[in-house]
Parts: sequence; C-alpha cells; structure tokens
Amino acid sequence: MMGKILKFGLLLFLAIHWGACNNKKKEDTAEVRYECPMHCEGDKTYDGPGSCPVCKMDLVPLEQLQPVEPRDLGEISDLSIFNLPSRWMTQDNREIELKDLQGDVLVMVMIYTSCKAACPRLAADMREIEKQIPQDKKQGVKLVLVSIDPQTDTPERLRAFAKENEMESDQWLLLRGSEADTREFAAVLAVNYKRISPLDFSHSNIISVFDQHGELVHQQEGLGVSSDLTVDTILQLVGGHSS
Ligand SMILES: [Cu+2]
Repeated sequence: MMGKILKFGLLLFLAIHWGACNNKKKEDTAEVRYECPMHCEGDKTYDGPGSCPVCKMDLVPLEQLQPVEPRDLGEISDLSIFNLPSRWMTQDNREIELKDLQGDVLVMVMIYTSCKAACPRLAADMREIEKQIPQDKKQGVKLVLVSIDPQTDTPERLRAFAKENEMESDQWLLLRGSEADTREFAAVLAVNYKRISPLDFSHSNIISVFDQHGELVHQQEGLGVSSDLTVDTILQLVGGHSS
C-alpha cells in the first residue's frame, strides 16, 4: 500500500513537471502572456495586462518571470518538492516557498481546521510523532500542516488551530496556499480531497516524510496507526538513533 502511494505520488509529480515544461514551450511561440506574480491560480496565464482576480496584484508579462540565470539549488533533484514554485502563507503571516524549508526533514499532512472528524486525530498523530523526536534532534525537523481549505483557513485561523493543538513551538508550520497550489501539492502527496458540504471535506489521511532535499521518503496512511516506522525514518534522516 505504502509503495503504491509513493509511486503514485512520484508519477503525478513527474506528470505535473512535464505538463509545466510543455506549457512553457507552447507559450514561447504565442504572443505575450501575463501572469500573477503570486501565482494565485497556479500557472494560469492571462491575455493582457490587468490585475489578478484573486490577489488583485498587477499581472506581469511572462517573459520577465523567466529566470535569467540558473539558480543554485544545491543537490535538489527533479523529484524534490522544492522545485514547486508555489507560495504559502504561514500561521505567522509570513510568505514562504517550499524551498525555504530546504535542509530540514519535513513531516507533512493535509488538514482543514474546521474538520470535526479525522483532522483532530491526524493532528494528534502529528503531535505523537513530534513527542518521539528527542529534543536535541528537533532542530532539524519541521512538522507541517497544509490546509485543504484555504478559503476558510486564514493565517489567523491557522494560528488559533496551532494554539488549540499545542503546536506553538518553532517546529510547527501551518500553511495556506492558493486553491491551485493546494491541489498541486495534494497530488504530490497522493492526497485526495473533495468538498462534500459547505463546511466539510472528505480527504485522505496520509502523513508524509520528506528528506532534507525535499524528496518523499516515507508515508503512513490511516488514523491512529503505529508511527514507529515514520519516527524511525525521521531519526535516520536527522542522524539520530532509532530505538
Ligand atoms: Cu478532516
């Protein structure tokens, strides 16, 4: 089951990448397209100048956004989530890209704060994982909760959720992105989610571990399942000993 999820996630990730590359090629031959500098709607482009329907910022011509020189991405491979251009707001109102998290082991889960069923238990599982990381190893680990309901889950809301769930130390990061970036990220994690009522979503319950280079190395699926393997994986990655 685990292997299947992993493979599926990686395949999807590759598909997204290929798609993105092909899009770029197509746009080269067309007239000047515009895009939102914040990528509110992912890679969506617009016919002419104007403002982004989501964040209202001025659209910029696509050409200006093409990187002029290759950025030094260290040892990041094609499979790394640090290649994703998406931008996220944290519970502290900071804007980050995933590659800002480079160098840390990332334990990631997708939730929404108004969930009454599965998410409180996923949050508990995340807390349980955090508790099993020795204090001196915590520096190298980030526990990241990504909202599947960015409409509702404002940074304020995420902050309140963090407080209620005892996730206030530096290790915890709660993220909210655009709808499109959230979809894309979920695809990478092989997480499915769907709005089933104005307030509720059905969703997969998967906790994923990424290494310091942003590559998916382990996933656990289910609620209240044993997280021994997940913790072992994390400890191996931070150079600790698994007991
Ligand atoms: Cu839930």
